[in-house]
Amino acid sequence: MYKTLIYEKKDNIGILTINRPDKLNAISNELTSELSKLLDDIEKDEGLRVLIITGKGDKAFVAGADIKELVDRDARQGRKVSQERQEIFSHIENLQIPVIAAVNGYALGGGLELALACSIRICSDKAQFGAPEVKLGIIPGDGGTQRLPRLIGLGRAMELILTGDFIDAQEAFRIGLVNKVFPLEELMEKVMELAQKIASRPPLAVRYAKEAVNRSQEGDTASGFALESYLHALSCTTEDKKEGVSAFLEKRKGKFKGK
Ligand code: CO8
Repeated sequence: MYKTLIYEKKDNIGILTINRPDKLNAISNELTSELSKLLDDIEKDEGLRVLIITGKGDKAFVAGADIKELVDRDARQGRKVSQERQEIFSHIENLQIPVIAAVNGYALGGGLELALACSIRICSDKAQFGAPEVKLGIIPGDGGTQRLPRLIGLGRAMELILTGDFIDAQEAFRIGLVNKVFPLEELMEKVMELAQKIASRPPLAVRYAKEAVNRSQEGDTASGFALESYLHALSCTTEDKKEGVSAFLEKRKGKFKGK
């Protein structure tokens, strides 16, 4: 039994729902450790053909890392948490079965990074995407600086990560961040159809194809992740991070000093 996740199976398709709707499904430490355990079980389930990941409610897929947990995060913790989450998201990316992100609403920060770790992204017309970390005085730490440019190109990724601006579903479709957009009410049905189609293909061919296609994206990912983690850790030490996080929690605009 999980507190922050719901996991169900429909025939040979797994549906993992991130379940903290009152916090817009933000990724807490508890959620991370539950996700890690669940992924280990999913990995062992030989009958499974496709995994779908979505968010509970109609507002958010995942609105990022839990900002409350950022308040006291220093460099040492920042590095540790970043490495743990990179590992979990890489586990998702490298699961033998394809993973489809059904992005029902906000996919921000760590939520965008979660969607990026999936094999395919399909979203609702209500979805919004963004990497707002910079507005909190930190940088992405769950693989986003490496995966986003690979998917949508360096310039577009740079703009999203440097501005922290959100984009809507149509823009996400236009730049190739998502494959398809559906009305929210139809999203799960359409994602299920895609999952069933893939599940009907020869499982080993699907598995090998996924591995080979993933391999095409590997440059020197390990050092990219290491760099991201160190820089994320460093961003946790700044005064601007303290101010950015407090400003969000106190519902005011942050004042940044570049320190
Ligand atoms: N963390 C914690 N709580 C959150 C988060 C979050 N990321 N997002 C929303 N919430 C909470 C709100 O605080 C609020 O709680 P409460 O009702 O107790 O006040 C509740 O969810 C509802 O949210 P809002 O009232 O803010 O809803 P709105 O519709 O007004 O706004 C937004 C929706 C625009 C999505 C807004 O909630 C928002 O901007 N959220 C934060 C988005 C964000 O900055 N995400 C990035 C977080 S940082 C991150 O992901 C870093 C990842 C890498 C670092 C980790 C490496 C280890």
